[in-house]
Amino acid sequence: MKTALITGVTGQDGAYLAELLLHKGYMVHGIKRRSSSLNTERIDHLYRDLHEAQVRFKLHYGDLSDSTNLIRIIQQVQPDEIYNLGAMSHVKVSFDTPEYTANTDGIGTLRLLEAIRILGLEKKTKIYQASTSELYGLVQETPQKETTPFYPRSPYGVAKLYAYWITVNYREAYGIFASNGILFNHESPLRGETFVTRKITRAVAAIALGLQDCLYIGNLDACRDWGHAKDYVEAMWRILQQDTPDDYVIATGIATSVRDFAKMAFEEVGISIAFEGEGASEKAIVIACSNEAFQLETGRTVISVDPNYFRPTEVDMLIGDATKARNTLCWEPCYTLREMISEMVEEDLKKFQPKAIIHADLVAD
Ligand code: NDP
Ligand code: GDR
Repeated sequence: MKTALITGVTGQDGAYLAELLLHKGYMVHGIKRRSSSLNTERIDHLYRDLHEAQVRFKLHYGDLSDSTNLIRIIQQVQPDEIYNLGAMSHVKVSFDTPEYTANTDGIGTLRLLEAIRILGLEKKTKIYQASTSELYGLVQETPQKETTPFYPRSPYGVAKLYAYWITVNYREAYGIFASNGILFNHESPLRGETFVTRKITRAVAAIALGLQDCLYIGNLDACRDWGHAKDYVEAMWRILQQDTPDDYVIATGIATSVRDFAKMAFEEVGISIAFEGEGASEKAIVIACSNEAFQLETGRTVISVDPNYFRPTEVDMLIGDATKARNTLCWEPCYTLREMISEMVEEDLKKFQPKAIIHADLVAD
């Protein structure tokens, strides 16, 4: 039985990866941070539903800023594979917490690599580094592939640039099986609520159910290559199953604007919207509602731009070329964007439905 250690196990990707590795028969260890309220919602089902998994899934308190803690856990666990998914992963927030972001996302990766060296695990332990399309930032070539030059545009992107190169350096200097997955944006019903896709699908559900009036949002022109997190954790695993370590772009090859994503999400509940105005005064109004369950009058504003969500330096457009992953890893995304949006809206409707019933009762009173 192989043993894996996942940092960031309580996050979107950590949850899907833990599930995938348990299905593959791994013993899975995860590092979670101590928090004042429970933060294991995404992985709780792995304890409750899979009896067998109880003995194959263990959590350890830890933090990427604490090297003694990381060394101790790795010494105990003796992992065959480490997946370094832990990070302060919000690009906009990284402008507010640049030093913390550098420490966790940049030096945190170094701490793991050093732990492998200190413990003499160079020949045993493979490590996957969660690199990102944010490395391309101000893009130098379209679509972006493994050889495209990097130009990060945020403290997050710069911290991840350090992590990318220290991973390459430890591979070359010490012969560690250390690989980067340069993953483009990937989403799911488990996506954090403050990333734009989930913010939109939650708002669509809440607006349709009469729980929210309007969605306030930032740059509608930004374009991203959005895939599904389930497809992307499969790529992570495949990257570590190769004979030699290497770096791979993982992407769908299709870019969509935030504006079009929002249109598609509203279409899922039978609401057609149209955008009017420009820049900070742009808004979206309802032009038709074909679902009788949702009473939205035409002409009503459902999206407004709020410049507070603009970033000091923006990444305008990302689109990936995953030819190398297709050829070497035999990896292809299974989900279409439409399927993913549909799943996300459906799950958010389910989450809000009980609240909508209570809300309706209160209105009736
Ligand atoms: P999430 O934000 O959902 O999860 C991040 C995880 O990291 C959480 O478990 C979080 O814990 C943990 N974490 C944060 N800070 C620390 C710390 N100091 N020490 C230990 N753990 C910490 O991110 P995703 O699952 O979406 O992404 C996974 C990784 O992939 C991240 O490194 C991200 O930067 C990278 N990435 C993500 C992409 C995407 O589109 N999703 C694309 C490319 C790269 P807690 O739950 O307590 O907050
Ligand atoms: P990103 O994802 O920055 O690409 O980083 P995010 O969903 O935050 O933003 C995507 C684009 O949408 C624009 N945008 C908004 N973004 C947020 N969060 N909130 C808004 O209201 C809003 N309005 C418009 C943004 O300006 C941006 O252009 C994600 C993270 O998962 C990173 O960890 C990961 O490395 C990259 O994807 C690939």
